[in-house]
Amino acid sequence: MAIKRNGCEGCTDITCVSTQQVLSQDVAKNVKTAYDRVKARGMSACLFGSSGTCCRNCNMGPCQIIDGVDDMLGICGATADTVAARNFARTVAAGSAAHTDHAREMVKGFIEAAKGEGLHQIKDVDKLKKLAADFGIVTEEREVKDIALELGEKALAEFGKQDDAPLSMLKRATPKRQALWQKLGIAPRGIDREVVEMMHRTHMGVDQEYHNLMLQASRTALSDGWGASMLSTELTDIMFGTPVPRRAIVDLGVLKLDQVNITVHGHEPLLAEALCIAAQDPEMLELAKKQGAKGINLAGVCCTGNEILMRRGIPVAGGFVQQEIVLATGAVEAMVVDVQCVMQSVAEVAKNFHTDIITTNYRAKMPGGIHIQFEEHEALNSAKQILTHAIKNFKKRGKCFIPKETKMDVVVGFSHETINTMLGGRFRASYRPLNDNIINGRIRGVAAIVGCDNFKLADDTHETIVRELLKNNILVLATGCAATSLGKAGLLNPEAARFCGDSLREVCETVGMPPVLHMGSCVDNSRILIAATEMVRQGGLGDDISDLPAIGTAPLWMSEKAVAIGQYFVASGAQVVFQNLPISGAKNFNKYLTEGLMGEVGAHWNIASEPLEIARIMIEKIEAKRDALGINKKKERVLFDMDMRRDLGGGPLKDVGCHGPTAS
Ligand code: NFS
Ligand code: SF4
Repeated sequence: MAIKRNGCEGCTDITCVSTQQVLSQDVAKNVKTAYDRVKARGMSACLFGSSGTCCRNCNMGPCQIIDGVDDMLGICGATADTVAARNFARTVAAGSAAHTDHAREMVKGFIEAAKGEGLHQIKDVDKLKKLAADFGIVTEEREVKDIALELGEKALAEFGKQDDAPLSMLKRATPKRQALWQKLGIAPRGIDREVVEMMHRTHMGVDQEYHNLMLQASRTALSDGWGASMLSTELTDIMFGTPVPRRAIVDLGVLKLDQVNITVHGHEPLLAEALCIAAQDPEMLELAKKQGAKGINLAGVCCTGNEILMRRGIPVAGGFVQQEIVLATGAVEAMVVDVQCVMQSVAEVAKNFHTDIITTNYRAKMPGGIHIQFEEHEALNSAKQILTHAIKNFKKRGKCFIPKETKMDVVVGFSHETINTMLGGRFRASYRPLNDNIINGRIRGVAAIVGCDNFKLADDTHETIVRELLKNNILVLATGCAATSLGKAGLLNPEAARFCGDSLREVCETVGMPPVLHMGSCVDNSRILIAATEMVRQGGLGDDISDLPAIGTAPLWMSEKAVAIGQYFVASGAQVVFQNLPISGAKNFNKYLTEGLMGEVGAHWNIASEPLEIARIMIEKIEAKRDALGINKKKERVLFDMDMRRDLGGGPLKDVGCHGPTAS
C-alpha cells in the first residue's frame, strides 16, 4: 500500500514500509527527500536528453538532433546514431572509471597490507595463491608476504599498462570468449588506458561510426568487469576474507535507540573495515559509555554496507533510495561517506537533526559536510578520529523515531567459491550439482538481478520481478542495492523457498539455502562472471557464457556504473534487460544495441518498461537457451541419487542454521 506523506500534498507514492513509517512521523515533517523532488519536477525530463540525442561535446553546440531530419543534424554534421553512441560510450567510460578508481585504492591498500604496514593483513592465503597464479607468480616455497607484494605490484601495473597484451585476468574467461575478444580487437590492454581512449574517441571529430565506438565501449567495460572490478573483489577477499554464508539483518529497524548509530555510506571497503575494527576498540566503547550510550552500532548504506554485510554480518540500514530516510529517523549520530552514490541532499536532511555528514575521501566533499580525511596508512587512528566525532554527537540526539519492527533476517555471503560447496556438499566441492540441477530442469536457469534503486520507479520492482522468476524455478543471484531491496522483501532467507516453483523449492529446502543468493556489492558483479565461467567449465551447458541459460537485469539502474556493468555482461556473452536506456532517439544505434550486438558478441541489450515484462523476457530467454542446448527434451523428474543426497545434506549452509525471519 502506498502512502502520501504528512503535510505534503504533492509527494510521490512510496511503497516501502519503513520509509512510509519514518516519513509519516512528526520528527521527519520538515525533511525534503528525492521523492518530493521527483514529484515536483513531474514528467518534464528533456526529450533529447532521455533519448540520447543531445550533444554538448563541443562549443558549436549544444546540438539537439532529430533522427532522419536533415536540418536537425549536429552543427558538425553528427547524426543521431553518432551522438547517441558517443553519449552511451561516455556513460560506460564514467562507470568504468568509478570502479577503476575504487579498485586502484584497494590495490594500494593491499600493497600496504602485504608490506605488513597498517591495519590489514592477508586473510585468505589460498585465494592469494590462486590469483598469483593468474599473474604468473611463483608461489611454491615462498613467504606469503613476498607473494602478496609481487601480486600487489603486478596488479597495480595493470592500470597503467601501455603494451598491447591483454589484461592478466582475461585468462579466466572461456577460451572461446578470449578468442572472440581477440578477433574483434576488444581485449582490454590497460585499465586506465581504455577509459582514456574512450574519452578521446568521443571527443568532437574523432570516432563517428557507432559500431566502431561500441567496440571501444565493450573494451572499456571489459577492462572494468574482468579488470578493475574483478581485481578489487579478489584482493578485498584476500585481505578481509572471502565471504561465507552468514545471517544478518537489514532495513531501518537495525538502528538502535540506546546506542550510537553510525551509518557507513559509499563504496570503498578499506574505510568501512577500519571503522568496524575501531568500533570494537575498548577506548571507543568507553567513550560511548561516557556519553550515555550502551554501545556503538554500525550500519551500512549502499554498497559499502554490502561489503561489510557480506564479510562481517554488519547490518544494512538501507539501499540507495533510503539514504535520506535513514537520517530522517533523527537517530543517526553521523553518516560517514566516501565515494559514489552519496546524494548531496543528505547534508540538507542532516541539518534538521544533530547528525553530521562526515566526508572522508579527498575526492568527495560536499557543502555542509565535515571533512575528516581517512588515511589508509594510519587507518585505525583515522577511523577512531571519525568515530570519536560521531560518538560525541550522541548526547545531542533529540526526538527520534526508529521503525523497530521493520527489519528482516537475511542469509548473505555467497561468493563464487561458496557456490562450489553449497550445492556440492563437502565431499566434492564443485559446480557439478548446480549444472546437473539445471540440466535435469529442477533449476531452469540463473538470473542475476543487480544495480541500483531509483526514485522514478516503484520501490518493489525488484521484488515483483524476482517473485516471478522464482515461481518459474529460476535461481536468482543478487548484488548491490537490488540485493538490499530483496533482503527487505524477505527473499534472502531460506524461508523464501516457499515462493518458488516446486522443483526449485525442493532444491532450496534440501540444502537450506535462500532462492536468492546475495553475492555482494556492485564491484562483486565480477563474481557473477567467474561463476558463469565456472558453470561453462563444468560442462554440459555449452562452451561459452553465451550458451548458458542465464540472464541479467538492472531494472532500476541509476548510476553510470550500471551501464558499464550491463555492457561488460553483454560483451561477455550474457543477455541483459534494462527498463530504459537513453538510445531511443537513434534508430540504427538502438537496433544495434538491442539486436545487432548478438551477431558479434552473442548477446544484446533488451529494454522493457514493466517489471512483469522484464521477468517474462528473462524467462523466455532462459528457456530458449535450454532449447538450444537440447536440455528441454527430458522433462521427467530426475531423482537425486545417493551420492547427491549425501552431498546436499552436508553443505555448509546447514552450519549457518539459517531458518526463517526471526531477527531479534
Ligand atoms: Ni551499484 Fe553500489 Fe547502489 Fe547502484 Fe550505487 S550503491 S555500486 S551504483 S545505487 S547499486
Ligand atoms: Fe554539436 Fe557536433 Fe559539437 Fe556535438 S560535436 S555539440 S553535435 S557540433
